[in-house]
Amino acid sequence: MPAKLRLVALSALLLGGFAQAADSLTIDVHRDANCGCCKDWIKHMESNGFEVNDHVETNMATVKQELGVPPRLGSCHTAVINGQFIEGHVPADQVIALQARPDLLGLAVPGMPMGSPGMEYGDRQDPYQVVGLTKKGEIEVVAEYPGN
Ligand SMILES: [Cu+2]
Repeated sequence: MPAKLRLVALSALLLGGFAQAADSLTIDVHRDANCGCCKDWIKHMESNGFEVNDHVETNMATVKQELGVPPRLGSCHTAVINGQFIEGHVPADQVIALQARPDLLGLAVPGMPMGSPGMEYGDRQDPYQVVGLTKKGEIEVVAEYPGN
């Protein structure tokens, strides 16, 4: 390869790498217009350094289906980051940790447990799990809250 071409290829590679790093904290959130706890979860993500692209949807069931969220893992909003889904009130640090797990299709906090981010009602705290969906369709517990 001529030196000049090689340089172009190298800078394309570097730029690609930088773009990816900058993208990693940008998250797309799909939610229903009337969902209040979804907006509170968006605030939680933003206060943890995420840039949120907010998408108001008319049919969340279709969105979840298209994004590959199994109905048994369903919650309110569905987010996507780097091709992986985030279903429901998943804590921001788990979304960051997911970036080291490309083997998972996504993460979910099924239902809407009290005390999860965006679901704060006074001191109420339901125990809940953050689960990952493997490419084989298996569910793996990745974290439990409240932590010890
Ligand atoms: Cu919710």
